[in-house]
Amino acid sequence: MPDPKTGELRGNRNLKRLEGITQTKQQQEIERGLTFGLEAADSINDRNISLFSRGHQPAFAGINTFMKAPYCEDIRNVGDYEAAFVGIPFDTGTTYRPGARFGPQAVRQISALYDGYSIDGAVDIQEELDLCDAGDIFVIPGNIEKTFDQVSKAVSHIYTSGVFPILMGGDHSLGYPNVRGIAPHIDGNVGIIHIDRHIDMQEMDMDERMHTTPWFWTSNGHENQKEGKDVATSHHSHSHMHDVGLSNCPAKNLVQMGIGGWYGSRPGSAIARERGSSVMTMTDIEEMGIKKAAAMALELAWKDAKAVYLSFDIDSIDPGFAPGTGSPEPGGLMPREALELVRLIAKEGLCGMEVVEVSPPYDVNQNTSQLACRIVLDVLGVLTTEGHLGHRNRVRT
Ligand SMILES: [Mn+2]
Repeated sequence: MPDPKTGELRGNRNLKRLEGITQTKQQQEIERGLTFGLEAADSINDRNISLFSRGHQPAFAGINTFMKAPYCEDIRNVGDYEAAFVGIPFDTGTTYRPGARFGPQAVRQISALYDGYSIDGAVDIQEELDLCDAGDIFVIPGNIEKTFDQVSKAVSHIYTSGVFPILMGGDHSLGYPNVRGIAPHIDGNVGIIHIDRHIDMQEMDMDERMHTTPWFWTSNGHENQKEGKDVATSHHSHSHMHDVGLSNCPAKNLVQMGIGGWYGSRPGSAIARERGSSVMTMTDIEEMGIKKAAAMALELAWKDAKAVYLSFDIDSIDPGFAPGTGSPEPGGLMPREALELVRLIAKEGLCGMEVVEVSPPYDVNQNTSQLACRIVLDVLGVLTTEGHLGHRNRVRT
């Protein structure tokens, strides 16, 4: 909105704010490019261009990490960074279309388009945030439980190194092991804001913990059991299953947004009803509007909680915009609504985030993977401008 006093547009105000940010990393990248990539041919007038592409440009060239951020190959050193993109290329938990195992690579590929500088967000992620690409977790295709153990251990390593985890799936079964990697390290309750067309809260699906089950397990804590609601009974017969869920992610702090459509919700609905998660349908959101819906979600998720985790299923966006997904359901969020929603949620801070269900084999023109990338960028931008992440004060002149 234009400033009520001066009439100056937000864009122009933001340009001024951005002017005060150093361009150190830009310069470092150019120097590194010239050292590693050698000097360009004589006819090239711009001597910042190297012979071999070693930085952001050209966006279509080079070896892609997320945002062409440094690849943290030695994961023992991940603590040198403030945020890490972590690929989890696992789709054994899908029950309809597979393909989400290719999600992390597709998001990395389209992310090369972005340089991290946003006028609308008044933020320069390249300068203000030390981001790395931690590569992918070694998943075990075909074995959900062993993959869960790998994922929780890996996410735990990232989180306990003091690094903000950006977890890129993979299918939504990962919601559980992702949170299991973070919540045990938080001294207090963890709220979960779950944006999805599907409720994903049943105990088992086809006898396994599939992508329809993550929130059953996060909220299957002692609280429910103490109240005599030990609904997790069937797992006792699974010799390979050794845990009963988390104790500090109560359903009262679980907010499920964008729920709707015509399949997959029957078994999960019973659990949501019993445990009392907050279920905001797409119609609820439409009637309230994004701002009010976000405010309500934040209030519920943060109530007596120490931290909030964001789980974003790309199928919450209408498949007209995000067709590349495992279980499409028409009538979801518009891209602009989804981006506004996550920006509002990020304002209060997050302990971690995941984007799941990007299935590139069903994508068109990289639309879906680009939206997944934007969800991450918009969240990172707000976390940075709000001071929850990054080092904004260090780079202001
Ligand atoms: Mn879904």
